[in-house]
Amino acid sequence: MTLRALIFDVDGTLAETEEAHRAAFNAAFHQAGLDWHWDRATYGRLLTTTGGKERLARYRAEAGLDFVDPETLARLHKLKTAAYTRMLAQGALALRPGVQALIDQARGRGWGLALATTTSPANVEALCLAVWQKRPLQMFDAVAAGDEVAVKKPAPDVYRLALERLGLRPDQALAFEDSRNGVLSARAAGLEVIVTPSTYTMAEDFSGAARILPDLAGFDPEPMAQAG
Ligand code: XBP
Ligand code: MG
Repeated sequence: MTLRALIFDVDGTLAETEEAHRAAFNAAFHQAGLDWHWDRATYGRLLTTTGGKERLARYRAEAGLDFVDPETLARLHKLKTAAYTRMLAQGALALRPGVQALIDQARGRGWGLALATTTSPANVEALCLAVWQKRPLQMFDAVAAGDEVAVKKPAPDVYRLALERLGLRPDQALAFEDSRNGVLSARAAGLEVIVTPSTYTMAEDFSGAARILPDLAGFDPEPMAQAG
């Protein structure tokens, strides 16, 4: 591996954001006058479906709510994204341990930095503004997010798009993920993956990951950069 860039997943990897996403979904349901409520157990189950719109569609099918039309789901997701971005703008969002040090190390070594995420671009913007007071492309060299790809994780599309925007081959980058879907996506795109499981993904199967760590505190990718 000739390491030239680090590619980070967002939700669960940069920060523990899924409880905020869950609260935003429930706020959207309330705003729309629906009696839907996603508790932790329900959300944890639905989280194996990546993408908020796709997650809503799965819930509709599983809850027998087929009378809810796609336009309503799209409107609910817009309400949810507005609620989520408002939450991030108000609250203090903390990066997970070791993430900032790794970003600083990459910059110091002249490596590229990118994001490859299923979440909506507006949410990436809100997170970067909340954490760094900067826009995504002021912090990262490339961002691949949400509906920019036709098929979301575990498909490789979003990592392939991030690599394309970095102008790098898969063996020149290292991916950081928190979920099985993320590992499958990065591996299918040919990348080595470091996993730091998050609250909702602790029990998932991370087969294929190069390392599984509690967090990124003290993690140094340099030895992987030197490996054959
Ligand atoms: C996590 C996801 C997203 C978020 C919700 O993305 O799967 O769907 O849960 O965000 P990742 P949206 O771990 O790849 O960052 O509602 O905008 O999809
Ligand atoms: Mg994630």
